[in-house]
Amino acid sequence: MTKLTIIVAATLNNGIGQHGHLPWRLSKEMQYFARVTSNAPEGSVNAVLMGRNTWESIPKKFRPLPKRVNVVISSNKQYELMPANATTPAAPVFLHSNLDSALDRLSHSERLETPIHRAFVIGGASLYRETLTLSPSSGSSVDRVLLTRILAPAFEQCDVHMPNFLDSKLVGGERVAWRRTSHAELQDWAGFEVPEGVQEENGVQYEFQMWIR
Ligand code: FOL
Repeated sequence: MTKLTIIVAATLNNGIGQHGHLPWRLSKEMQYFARVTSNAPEGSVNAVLMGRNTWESIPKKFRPLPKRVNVVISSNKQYELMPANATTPAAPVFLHSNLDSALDRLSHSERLETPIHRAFVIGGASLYRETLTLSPSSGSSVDRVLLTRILAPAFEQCDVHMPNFLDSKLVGGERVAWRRTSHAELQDWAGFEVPEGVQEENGVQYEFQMWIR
């Protein structure tokens, strides 16, 4: 059973992107993303699962995301993750042509040099949608969402939205309710101190939340 955690920064309207990139620049929020997705016990490593558009949205100097196993999904089997003449990447990166095959890779992480601790789905909208609707009987499901809720401004110019995960109708067959955890639970799970309450950076207000089902 592969448990997946979605990590996302989304507006109240579920906006997540604009013109192929994040609609905001929030360095402390990005540091939180990097820390929570990287934090794993000694001798293990986390995986980050992403669609091809998300891979391309990460600045070249930051990809593959260091200290994490990167798994990119593209239906184009010929897709070139890196230029042919690129130097050896600083972190492992795998290309899979569909979600099932990528999840298979994670559930057989003994094939990797280091065991996988946690698997994060880092976007974008289509991979969020596809993973949220996995039915637990398929062997994998999303049981946790680390949501950074962007409270203001509204960023109405977003052109990519994530599905409203709080809408339980989305789940394959069964009715599943999401509940927001306490801040203490979020910190326990993350394994480090996380700022509580409304944060402000560059005039943007946001809050770190954790939801489970
Ligand atoms: N979740 C949250 N909470 N915030 C995000 O910004 C976010 N972004 C994505 C997915 N989930 C998210 C996808 N987009 C990088 C860039 C874009 C991106 C994800 C990651 C990136 O460059 N990350 C570097 C940090 C670089 C820095 O410190 O500025 C990393 O090492 O993780």
